Formats: sequence, structure tokens, C-alpha cells
Amino acid sequence: METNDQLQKKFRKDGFVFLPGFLNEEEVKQIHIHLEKLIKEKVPGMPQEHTFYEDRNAPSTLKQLQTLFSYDIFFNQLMFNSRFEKLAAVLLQDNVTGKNMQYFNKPPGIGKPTPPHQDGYYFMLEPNEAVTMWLGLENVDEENGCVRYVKGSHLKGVRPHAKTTTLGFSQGITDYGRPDDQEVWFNTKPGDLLVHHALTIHRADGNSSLNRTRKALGFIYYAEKAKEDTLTKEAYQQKLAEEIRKASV
Ligand SMILES: O=C(O)CCC(=O)C(=O)O
Repeated sequence: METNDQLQKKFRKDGFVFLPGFLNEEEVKQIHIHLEKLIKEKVPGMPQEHTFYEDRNAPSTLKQLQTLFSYDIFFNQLMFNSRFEKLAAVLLQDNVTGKNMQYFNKPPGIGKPTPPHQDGYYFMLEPNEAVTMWLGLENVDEENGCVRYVKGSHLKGVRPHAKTTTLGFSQGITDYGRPDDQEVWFNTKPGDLLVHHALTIHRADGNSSLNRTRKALGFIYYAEKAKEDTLTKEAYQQKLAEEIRKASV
């Protein structure tokens, strides 16, 4: 296992780290059990801006949930004062605040690609110091939508973004595919963890498989030194919520 020092160095240089087997089989099983319960019991009553479907009329096409920690104590404990939070503090070399915990699925055959983007574009932080963690809950590979990073891209600033048609990932990089956009990708097993910096360019493939889902959890932590432009962010989020409501009537 790598030391904190080694992890920090890698994170600062590459903009991401990969921690295979961060959770064990039993821990992943518990997440699946609690997710199933949450989807059955809480999701029907959750606001539309926290529940995204490929087709809202087909519950099996659920693709994304927001702020899981606010709906279930199990996810709250996974997010706060947890191994994930401690790792975020190590990588950012600061105290951290947990901001969001998301569920991601890409239903077989119809799960769309995640457009190339930088999370920091949405976060609106100064300095843009935050991490996103992506925890695989199933086997994920090039067929069902693995995550791809551009190494070192967190050192080159924020790229231009524009509106996409992908619900849940409303903004994408407009000039993606430049010669220096060399990707690395990860085929992951349940319990494997990827962590990326807020400015690391990343994307994911769609799910072209016939019958494999692609379930994962996302954790977002901001460094204490990162200050939010709260007014701009609130206005942006209100606009987003409004667009989601309009799109689903
Ligand atoms: O699961 C995915 O498709 C991508 C997740 C992602 O872009 C993120 O967590 O920032």
C-alpha cells in the first residue's frame, strides 16, 4: 500500500489516484443493500433535481441521485468522518467539507456517455481545491462505461465549457480532443476507488452492453481554503433546477 506522502505526490502530479480494493466485498454488499432500500423507499418522494432518469416514465432507467447522505444515515456515515473524508483531507492537505454524494448508473444499452468536463467548472471555488471520488460498485470496463482521465490536465486551468444534452452532466468541454488530451482509463472492480482533482479533465463512455448495469458512487469534498462564490453558484443551481423541471414536464 502507498504511503500518504506517495499518494499526495501522485495526486499533485497526475491529478488523480487509483486505489484498488479500497472497500472490501462485505462493505460493497452493504452499499448495494442500502441503495436498493433507498431507491425503493425514498426515491419516489425525492425532488426531481435529485433524481435523474434516462426516461422518467421508466423507473428502471434511473441514472443518477444527488445528496444521498441527506436521505439515509448509512450514507451519511459513509460521507462524514469516514475513510473517504480522511483520504480527501490527505490528498488536499487541508481540512475538508463533504458537499455531495451521488449515485451513478448507466442502464444497459441506453446509458449515455459522460461528456468531458472539469468538476471545478461547476464548483466555482477560489482556489479550485476539491476532490471527487468515484467508487465502483460493479465490474466496469470499456463496454459499460469506464472513467477516463487526462493526466496532468488539472495543472492547465479551466477549459471552455458549454451546455450538453446529457442530463446530470449539463456542461462539457467544447474543445476536447486536442493533441495533449491523452487519456488513461481504468477497468475497475467493486470496491475500487478513483479520486480526481476538481480541475482534472475526465469523461466516461456510454454503456453499450446488453445486460450489464454500471453502478458507482461519487463523493465530493471541498478543501477548507477553497472559498465558494455562493451567489453565482446559487444562481447557477437555480437555473439548473429550473431547466430540469422544464425538461421533465
Ligand atoms: O460516473 C460517471 O460517468 C462520471 C462521474 C463523474 O464525472 C464525476 O464523478 O465527476
